[in-house]
Amino acid sequence: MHPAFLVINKIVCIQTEDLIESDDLYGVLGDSLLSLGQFNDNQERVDYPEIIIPDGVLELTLAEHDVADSDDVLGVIDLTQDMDMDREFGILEGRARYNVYFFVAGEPDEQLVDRCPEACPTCGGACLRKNHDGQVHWCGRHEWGAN
Ligand SMILES: [Ca+2]
Ligand SMILES: [Ca+2]
Ligand SMILES: [Zn+2]
Ligand SMILES: [Zn+2]
Repeated sequence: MHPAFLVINKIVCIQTEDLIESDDLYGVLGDSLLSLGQFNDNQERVDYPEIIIPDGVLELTLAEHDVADSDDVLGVIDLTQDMDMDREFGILEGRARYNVYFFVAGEPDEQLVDRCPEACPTCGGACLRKNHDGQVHWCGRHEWGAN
């Protein structure tokens, strides 16, 4: 069994990492970057597509983008833990207080899965959108074309 798909149901920001501005959250999934949106205190987001976990990727790093200094790593989620059940990951890093509600679907190691073969024309990243007949391709940061 290995982690195959990631469903982020909700991200709740209780308190931002940045003191003045809103946070720019993103995820790192192997070579892929996922834009997770901007957050202010007491804000939540639910509008995430279902995500294909690239082969061999076993963890998701959550980070916050800064322009003036280096980005802040807020936490690392082990995707191999508790697959196929609802999970909650709490962030307590510096000022940052978040709850991430998600689900990792596992699949047997021998199973071959249909993965979208498209690569992003902007960054070259793999298409990560699961089940997207008729919807645009999505690399985690950019959208293009229609399937
Ligand atoms: Ca920051
Ligand atoms: Ca920032
Ligand atoms: Zn891209
Ligand atoms: Zn695609």
